[in-house]
Amino acid sequence: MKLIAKENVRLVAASSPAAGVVEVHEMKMEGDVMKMRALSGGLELPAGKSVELKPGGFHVMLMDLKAPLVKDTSISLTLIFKDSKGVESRMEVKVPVAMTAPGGAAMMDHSQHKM
Ligand SMILES: [Cu+2]
Repeated sequence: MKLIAKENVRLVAASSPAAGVVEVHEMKMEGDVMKMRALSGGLELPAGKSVELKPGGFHVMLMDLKAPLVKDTSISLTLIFKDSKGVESRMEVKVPVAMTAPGGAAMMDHSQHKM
């Protein structure tokens, strides 16, 4: 999923009816180990610049799933942004479920993480 903002905003949160908790995460190699952490300050989206959510980088993590995600279906996700003045805006997106090996999808079930 690629996000291009019209003005400088931050992706501060997300929610989905399919999951109890949705967080924006970052994955980084630290030495030989892939580390994942929640972005506490949100994800910066500079105006006009494409920021990609993808495996091994920034991703949206679904936790506390209400039901197992089914491949080839899609879930709806609400992305919550804040601009430089702190004004909140929301965007609804449909995200296809691509069940793959851990690390293989930008959208992952947290239980797949072995870390
Ligand atoms: Cu994650």
